[in-house]
Amino acid sequence: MAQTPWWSRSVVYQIYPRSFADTDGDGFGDLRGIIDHLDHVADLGADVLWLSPIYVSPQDDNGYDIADYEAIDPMFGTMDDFDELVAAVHSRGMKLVMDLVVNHTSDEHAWFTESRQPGSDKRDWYVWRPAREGHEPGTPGAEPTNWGSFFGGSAWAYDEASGEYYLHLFSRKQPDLNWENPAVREAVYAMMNRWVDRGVDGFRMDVINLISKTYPLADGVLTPGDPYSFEIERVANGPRLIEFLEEMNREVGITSKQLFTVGEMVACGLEHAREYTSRHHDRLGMVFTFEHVSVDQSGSKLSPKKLHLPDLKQNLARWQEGLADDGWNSLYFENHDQPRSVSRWGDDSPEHRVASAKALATVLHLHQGTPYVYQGQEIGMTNAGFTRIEQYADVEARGQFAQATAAGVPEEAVLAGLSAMSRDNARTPMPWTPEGGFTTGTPWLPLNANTASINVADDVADPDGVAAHYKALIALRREDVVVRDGAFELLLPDDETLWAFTRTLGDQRLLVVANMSSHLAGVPISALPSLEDAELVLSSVYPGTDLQTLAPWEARVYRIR
Ligand code: TEU
Repeated sequence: MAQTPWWSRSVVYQIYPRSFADTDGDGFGDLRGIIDHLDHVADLGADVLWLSPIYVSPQDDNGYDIADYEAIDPMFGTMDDFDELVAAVHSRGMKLVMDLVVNHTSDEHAWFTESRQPGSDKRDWYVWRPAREGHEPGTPGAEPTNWGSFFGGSAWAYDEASGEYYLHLFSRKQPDLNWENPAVREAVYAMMNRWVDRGVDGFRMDVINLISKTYPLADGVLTPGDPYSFEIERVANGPRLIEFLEEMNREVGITSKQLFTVGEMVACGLEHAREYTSRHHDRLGMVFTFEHVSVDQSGSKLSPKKLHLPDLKQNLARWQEGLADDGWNSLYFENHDQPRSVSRWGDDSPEHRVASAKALATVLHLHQGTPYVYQGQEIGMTNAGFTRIEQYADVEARGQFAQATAAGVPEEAVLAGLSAMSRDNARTPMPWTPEGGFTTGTPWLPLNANTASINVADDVADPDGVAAHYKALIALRREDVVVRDGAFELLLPDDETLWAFTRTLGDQRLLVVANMSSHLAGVPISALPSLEDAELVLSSVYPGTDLQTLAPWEARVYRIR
């Protein structure tokens, strides 16, 4: 693989289409809405657009349950709209990346409806198993293994028609494909090739390290207190994953066509990432790890804990060092599955929201790797502030709420966990104007209550707004090769307030120092490289007068000698 492929110089903007912009008044975002707002993305300086799924789907998991990989769901528009979008993206010199969800399909996919017919030649396209020995099929405890689903409940669903169970690591409407079957792999690669032929420049690959599972499928050791603990090492990073990734790369021409790939990987450690993104093999370009977005959780996302800054910055540093000589980092704090970082790790109070959003952006974008901006992150959107389970639309939130409360966890504790960590926090519609501007109809999920004060129009018009800072950070990445290629070194690793690091390329050095708190912070100048002759390249708030103190959420980037 080329040493510096094009996507190592890119900045990706992720769109969650159903919440981006609605042009037909049905309350759901659509492709026309994306086309109409492409300049907003281009003006930021992002050059890759990643779309969450827009294929035909019953929307049980908001499109991550695909019923036809080769047709656009009418709620988003038509294939003509898609072709127009591709042309509009390319005419701006941008690339289009689609979401590839092939660990599972929808249970309404033709493949599955055929597979569930006993004796069909598609039976082996999914993971079917008889009831546990000695148990009556369909009775409690008869599930083939004791595994839990990510979305609560058992990972097995009983199918009356055939008297067997099928595996679904996510919702029961998302049956896992059987990747051991070469016919499944061939069908997936052929589909990918048709999208590439249509102008798609690459893929974000949903939970791609689950496609190789460890056989035989067997019971695991349950996590105490979690009736359906998810036995992750039995289904993630399995023995044939590298083989499948290399086969996909070959069959789709990922390296030969320099296609963009990022593999979303639960339970993906640094060593896995080095293997999967090695520049000496033709596998994936980069991966999304969940390590850093788990440092403020006590085991489960429903048990959030206060961020201990050294945990976050040391984790990112470990990945910077670990992928410095091989592989490549993706850099993200937000996506459609994560809460809003300004509420989670910043301070979303009116006094500090903008500054903390800019500080978080500064530290992330000055790391080495490919940065991802999730829709709304560029204007400092906050969590939704939901307080009742009825407000949540997410299949994961509802499933985990049902499982936790059934297991005796107090409702208010579960709701507190959801309020902090639920995926719906990231899925409230884009507020284009103080009045909303997302739809003329009823939005599928309410806009944030703070839309009048936090919206694209007002933020983009503000030269000191969050979007202006993202634009400056992205421009800096384009102009300064140290941002892309400089070696990373974390400074003050145990400091619980300051996030400081250098990037070094030859005799060029950048120093980043940020106050990640809502109070004034003293700077231990003696512990930092000399700032003599330092040039202040970028600051997230009005540059402080002296170097000994940083204002709340003040982040500075210096060029140093
Ligand atoms: O997510 C995989 C995944 O594990 C996360 O959703 C996880 O459950 C948690 O929410 C992270 O905190 C991918 C997609 O991004 C997600 O939207 C889908 O629901 C899921 O796969 C199934 O396709």
